[in-house]
Amino acid sequence: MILDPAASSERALVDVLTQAAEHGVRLFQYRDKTSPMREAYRQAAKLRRAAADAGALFFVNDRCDLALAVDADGVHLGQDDLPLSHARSLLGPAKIIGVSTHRASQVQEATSGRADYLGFGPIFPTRTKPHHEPAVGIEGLRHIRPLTQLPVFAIGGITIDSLDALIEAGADGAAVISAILNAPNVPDAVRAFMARFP
Ligand code: TZP
Ligand code: MG
Repeated sequence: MILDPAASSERALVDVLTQAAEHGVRLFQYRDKTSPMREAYRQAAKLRRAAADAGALFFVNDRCDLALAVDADGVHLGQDDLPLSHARSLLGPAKIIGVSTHRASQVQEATSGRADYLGFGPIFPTRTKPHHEPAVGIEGLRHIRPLTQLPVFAIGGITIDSLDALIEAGADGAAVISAILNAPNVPDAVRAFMARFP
């Protein structure tokens, strides 16, 4: 689950994290494209503690400095962030590094650069990320699946209704913002998602 203050209606991210972890989410990413660094640091530190208390992994999106500052479990890099090799030098061998990919060449590059996992998408168009890359569809996922042995997390417009098809096309997991953050009931939404990942 990706925690993004810009996508959250009224809910405090730390409360959503705690609820979602209680119902089975094992991996959280803090994604904050707008807050000043001091505020992002305070929020990330709070979420980091809550994730550790819940026994879940905690990653920071984009920023290696923030990931190090809060001793996150890892960082998630987009194609415009620090190159993977530089992030690895900064974070060391023990941290988990994921890379966002949108096409076959990026999947191959991140795999040969020894990322720990990949995001792939956007599978569907989504309003959560303005100006996103073109949607790749479920067929896009099927096409890149044989190119990597790394875990692949499908992202972008994912709802409970698309999950079976994504798993059938080879997704190891799903990265979700709005379908959980803005669900009428967070525990119900998380339980529905997690039921597909026994
Ligand atoms: N990267 C590709 S799509 C996306 C990101 C961060 C947004 C995913 O949000 P949602 O609400 O699950 O579509
Ligand atoms: Mg990024």
